Amino acid sequence: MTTQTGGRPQSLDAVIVGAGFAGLYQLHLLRDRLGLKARVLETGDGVGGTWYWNRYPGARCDSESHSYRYFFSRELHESWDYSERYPGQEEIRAYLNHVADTLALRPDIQLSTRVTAAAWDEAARRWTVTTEAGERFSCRWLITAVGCLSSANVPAIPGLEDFRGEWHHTGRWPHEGVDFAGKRVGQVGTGSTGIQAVPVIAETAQTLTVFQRTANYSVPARNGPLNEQRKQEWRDNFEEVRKLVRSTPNAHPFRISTDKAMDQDAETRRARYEKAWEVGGLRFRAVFHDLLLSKAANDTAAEFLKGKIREIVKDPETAAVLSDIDHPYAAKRPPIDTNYFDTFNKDHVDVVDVRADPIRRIVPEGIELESGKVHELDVIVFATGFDAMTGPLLSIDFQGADGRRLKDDWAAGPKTWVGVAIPGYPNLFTVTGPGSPSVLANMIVPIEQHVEWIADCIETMEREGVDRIEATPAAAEAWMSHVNDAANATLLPQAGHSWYLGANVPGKPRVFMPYAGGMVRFRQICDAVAARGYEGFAMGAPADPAAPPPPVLAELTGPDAPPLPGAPAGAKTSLIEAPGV
Ligand code: NA7
Repeated sequence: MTTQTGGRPQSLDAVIVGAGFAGLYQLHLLRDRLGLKARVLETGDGVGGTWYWNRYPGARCDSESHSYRYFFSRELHESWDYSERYPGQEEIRAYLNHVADTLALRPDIQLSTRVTAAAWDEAARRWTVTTEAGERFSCRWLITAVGCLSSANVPAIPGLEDFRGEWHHTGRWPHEGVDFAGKRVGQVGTGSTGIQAVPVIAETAQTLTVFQRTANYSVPARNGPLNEQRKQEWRDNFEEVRKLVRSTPNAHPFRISTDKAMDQDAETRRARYEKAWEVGGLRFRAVFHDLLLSKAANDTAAEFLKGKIREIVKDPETAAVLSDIDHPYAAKRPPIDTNYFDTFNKDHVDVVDVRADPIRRIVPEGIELESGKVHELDVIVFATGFDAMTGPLLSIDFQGADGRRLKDDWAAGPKTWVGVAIPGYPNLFTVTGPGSPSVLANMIVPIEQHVEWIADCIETMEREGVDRIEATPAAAEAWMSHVNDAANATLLPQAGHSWYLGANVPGKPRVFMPYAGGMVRFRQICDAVAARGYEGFAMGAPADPAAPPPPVLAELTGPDAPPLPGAPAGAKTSLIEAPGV
């Protein structure tokens, strides 16, 4: 491979940043369908994206394995079986390696290559992409497939550099693993990651102290090995499973009930919650239609789940700390677990309420709280999440038309048109960018939809000889206002400390970033944008700052919006039920 650190940059048709689910499929479409000269640039030394980096103990997907896979190819679908109800990190990474090999993608993936900057050259109508090593690439189309949760958030707690032990962030876990045997371990953070890690770390650590700032709900995942009959059923029903995940608002392979919690009597409600607790997983969220729409409805689920914590955790003081939850159920990303609460019944596992007694600093021996108490530790695990959605994009210095910079344009929050394009940044596409359903859905479905939409758009531009496409400012303004309205129609903004809002990163603007209007509506809008000749975009010339907002948005989201396509007829009930483990 030629390396150009000076002189002329290497010329390509398209550069794709990131070799996770999005980047691999984008490469396949641009190279194998459109015949473009495309290359993926990837920081890691292997493919996998999120699943390359997140190797912490217990790392596992919350989506069920028959839905967490590509749906664009029947052959790929039939060539791979996951072994458990939820795929584990190693297995997903193996799957993505299998995809890279099957589609012969590796020759066009450049590993160990961090993109640091990208600048638009208006005269040439090309992007110049620069890497950390000083390589430069020139391309007509630039696609970010950088993931929503790839910028690790290590909190700026003073004194970390003085800590005598070792520390790790879950999203940058050492490939050789971490040996906890005989060690006093402290874990900061109780989000989805922390809740997965605690039971596994506790298996070998001498002691485990969990520093909890915000207590969290969790529902048992009920993971286990899949039985052969279930695997066969999914192999045989590719089309049905695909239709199913594309028909639900969160792109999961189960429907949300049309019943409202408050229409049931207390006994019926409780029985429904009990059943969902037994079935396990994110399906709990689908028990009633109004759980994220009505606070009264949500309170019934919240009380049920808090009651479960108090039932499971034997020590009343520990149970009180773990169940003192301050936000509606599922207003933050709802974790699912394997033995999380039960782990606190072990004598060597404890929780410390750092809302009541915050972390003051890290000292050489461990973590010191405001009260002066020091927890002595050998290892600190930061399960402290990510600078979500905007973080990975802003880690690249994007310089758009007229020298504008993305970090300035997004100083008050991100602005995209349908999550995929940014005014002022022509020919740049963001797979699952801010304003797309992304993290509110089973990620694979929005990723495939974006990647296909982007490929179709580039194909159209190439066919029609259009060398420049740019979202209009009015389209992005209108979209972000709609994203905000969609969130405000739910209880989601009521979790004031959630990363959906950017609230977990000090100084980050508080803007609800993912689109809460549902994947089905989103697809309908994106399809209409394309069908109407890429409404909300300027083609062939810079976007007019005075262009009016695209009518498509008001038509598809206003009071006279057409109904959403219904669920596919005839989906087999057995495919929708919880899988056989
Ligand atoms: P999350 O969901 O952002 O959770 C991070 C946790 O770390 C959460 O409990 C935070 O408390 C806590 N945290 C963050 N900073 C601090 C400091 N400074 N002190 C104490 N506690 C802190 O990240 P995850 O990795 O668990 O999950 C991210 C997504 O990955 C997940 O939703 C899935 O989609 C996959 P807070 O709640 O902010 O008070």
